[in-house]
Amino acid sequence: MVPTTACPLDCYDACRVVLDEKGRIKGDKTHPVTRGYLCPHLNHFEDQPRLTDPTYKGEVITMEEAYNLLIAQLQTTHPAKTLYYRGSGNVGVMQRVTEHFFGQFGAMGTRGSLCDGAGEAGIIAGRGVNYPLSPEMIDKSEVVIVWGRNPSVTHSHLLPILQTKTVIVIDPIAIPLAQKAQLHIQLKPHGDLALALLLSRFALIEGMEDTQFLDNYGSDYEEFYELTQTVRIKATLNTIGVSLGQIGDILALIRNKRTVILVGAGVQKYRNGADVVRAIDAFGAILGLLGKEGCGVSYLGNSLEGITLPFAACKHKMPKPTLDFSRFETVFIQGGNPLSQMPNTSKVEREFSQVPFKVYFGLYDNETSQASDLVIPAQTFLEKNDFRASYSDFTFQTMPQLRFSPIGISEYALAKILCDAFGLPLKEEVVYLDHFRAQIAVQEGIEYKKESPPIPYSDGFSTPCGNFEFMDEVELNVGQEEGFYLITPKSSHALNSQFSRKANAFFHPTCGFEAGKWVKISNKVGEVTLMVQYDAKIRPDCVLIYSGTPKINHLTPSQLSYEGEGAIYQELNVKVTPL
Ligand SMILES: Nc1nc2c(c(=O)[nH]1)N[C@H]1C(S)=C(S)[C@@H](COP(=O)(O)OP(=O)(O)OC[C@H]3O[C@@H](n4cnc5c(=O)[nH]c(N)nc54)[C@H](O)[C@@H]3O)O[C@H]1N2
Ligand SMILES: Nc1nc2c(c(=O)[nH]1)N[C@H]1C(S)=C(S)[C@@H](COP(=O)(O)OP(=O)(O)OC[C@H]3O[C@@H](n4cnc5c(=O)[nH]c(N)nc54)[C@H](O)[C@@H]3O)O[C@H]1N2
Ligand code: SF4
Ligand SMILES: [Mo]
Repeated sequence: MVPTTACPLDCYDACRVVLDEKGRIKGDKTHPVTRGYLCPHLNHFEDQPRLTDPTYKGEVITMEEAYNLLIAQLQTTHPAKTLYYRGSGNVGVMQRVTEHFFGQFGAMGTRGSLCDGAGEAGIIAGRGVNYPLSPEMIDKSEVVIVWGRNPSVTHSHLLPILQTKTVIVIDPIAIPLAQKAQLHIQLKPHGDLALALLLSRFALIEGMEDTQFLDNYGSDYEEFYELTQTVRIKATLNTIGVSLGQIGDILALIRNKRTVILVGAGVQKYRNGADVVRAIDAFGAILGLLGKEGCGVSYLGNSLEGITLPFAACKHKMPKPTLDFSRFETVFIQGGNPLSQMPNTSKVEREFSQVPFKVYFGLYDNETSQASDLVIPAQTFLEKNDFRASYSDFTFQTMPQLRFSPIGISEYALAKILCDAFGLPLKEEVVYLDHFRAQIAVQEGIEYKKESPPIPYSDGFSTPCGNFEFMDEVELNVGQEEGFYLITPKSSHALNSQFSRKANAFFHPTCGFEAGKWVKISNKVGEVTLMVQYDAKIRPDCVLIYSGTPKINHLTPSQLSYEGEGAIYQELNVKVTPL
C-alpha cells in the first residue's frame, strides 16, 4: 500500500498526500475532493532550506546542549514569567503536546487569535457552535455567495465545485472568481456590515424570509428587522460603493435557490469583525439557510469541534494579538513567526528584544529565529506522528511518520525531555495517538471525525436558548477615511510567512505612483518601504499588501477586535509617499 499522510499547513483544503516510489510528495488521486492535486507550497516543500542545527546566540551547538540550556533556563525562571506561544505553521493536533509540559509547568499561554477570532465570536453569538459546510454540502447548492474569501488562492479544491454554480462575489478586489461570477459587488472595504443589514432589510421587504425557520428558531428576528431599519439607505449605499440595483440583483439571483454563503477572513480584520460576520449570518438566517441541505453560511469552522484533547493546557492566558513579550523572562515560540505576523511589528520587536531568554522552535529561519537566543530545529510532518482536522470540512486525517531524519526534534520528543527533567507526567506517545485515532470514523476511504453533523444545525442551535440569536444592537461606522484602505489577504506564493515573500504593494494603475518604484507607506502605527506593482483588479482607493510581506505589520495596530480577541489588520488606512 502507498503510505499516505496529510498536508500540515494552515489551509482550508487539508489535502491528502502520498509518497511515490522515489519518496517524493504527491497528491492522493484516490481522494474524492483533493483528487491528487497539491498546491505549489507542498509540491516544493522539500526545496525549502530548513534549519538543520540548533544555535545559541548564533553559534551552532548540539541538540543535547540545546535541551540542557532550555532546562537550565526554565529551572531558574518563575513559571509565571515564562510564556508559551504556539503559531499555526503546522496545524496537527500533536503540536499541542508541548503545551502539556508548559501547562503543567505553570507557564502563561495565549488566547484569542491572529486569524479568525473576531468572525468566530460573531458565529458563536448567533449559533453557539461554529461548524463549516463540507464541500459535499456546497456541491448541493445552486448559488454560492463568496464573501471576503479568495478560494482560488486559499481553497483551490473548491473551484471545480463552484464551476457549476451561480457565483456572486463580494470583495473590494476583482479576485479570479469575480471575473467568472454572475455578479461582483466591488464594495469599499469595511462596508460589509452595512451591506448585510441592508440585504436583510430588503429580503424582508420582498417577503423572502423563511417564516417556518424563523418561527422555530428565530423568534427575535423582528427586533433585528427594526435594527436594519435604522440604516440610512441612500447615504450608506453611497458610502460603501454599492447601488440599490445591485442589492436587487443579489436578491433576484438567490430567490428560491439553494444558497450557500462562504464567508472568509477578509471581512473581519476590523474592530467590529464579530458584528460583520454575525450580520452576514443573520442574513442567511432570515432566508432560512441554516440547517438545510445544500444551503448555509460557512465561515472558517472550528477545526477542533468534536475532538477531545488529551493534553494539559496553560491555566493562565493573555490575548495573543496584543501580547507584551517584555513581561516575561523566558519566551518559547513554536511553529510561528510573531515578529512578522503579529500586528504592530515595531512594538513586538522592541518588547521581544527585552526578553532575557527567547527560544524559537521551528522549521525555517525567519525574523523570529533571528531575534531569538536559542534556536531548536523542528522535524517536518513527514518525520513525526500526527493527525489533522480541517476548518472547512469534517475530516480528521492520520499523519503517520513516513521518514526518519537526523535533523531536529518532534514536538512529542521535546515535550518528553522537558517533562522528564521536571518530573511532570507525560504518557507514551502511542497513548495519545490511540486517543486521537479512536475519534476517527472511516467512510469510503476518507477519515472523518466521529462526531460530525450530517447537516449542521438541522437539530437547532447550541445557544443558551436553543435558537439562532439575532443581534439587537450594532455600531455602524461607515464614514470615509483619509488615505488608502489597507487590504492584507493571503498570497498564492506564501503560506503567511512561510515560502516566497516579496516586498511589493499593489495599486490600481491610476494610483499616480510609478510601477517598479519604491514608496513609503505609513500611518500612525509605523511605516514600510515597498515596491509599487499595478493590478487593475484592485479598487483605486485600496492598496493590497499580502500577508507575509516583510514588515507589513508595521502598519497594523496592536488592538483587539471588540469581541473574540482577534487581530484587526485592516482597521487603519495608510498614506503613500513616493521616494
Ligand atoms: N495560498 C495561501 N493559502 C492560505 C494562506 C496563505 O497564506 N496562502 N493562509 C491560510 C490562512 S492562515 C487563512 S486564515 C485562510 C484565509 O483565507 P481567506 O478566507 O480567503 O482570507 P484572506 O485571503 O485573508 O481574504 C480573503 C478576501 O477578502 C477580501 N477582503 C479584504 N477586505 C475585505 C472587506 O472589507 N470586505 C470584503 N467583502 N472582502 C474583503 C480580500 O480582497 C480577499 O480576496 O487562508 C489559508 N490559506
Ligand atoms: N498583515 C497580515 N498579518 C497576518 C495575516 C494577514 O492576513 N495579514 N494573517 C494572520 C493569520 S490568518 C495567521 S493564521 C497568522 C499566521 O502566523 P504564524 O502562526 O506566525 O505562521 P507563519 O508565519 O506561517 O509561521 C509558521 C512557522 O512555523 C514553523 N513550522 C512549520 N511547521 C512546523 C512544525 O511542524 N513544527 C514546528 N515547531 N514549527 C513549524 C515554520 O518555521 C514557520 O516559520 O498570521 C496572521 N498575520
Ligand atoms: S497548502 Fe492547502 S492546497 Fe496546498 S497542499 Fe496543503 S492543504 Fe493542499
Ligand atoms: Mo489564519
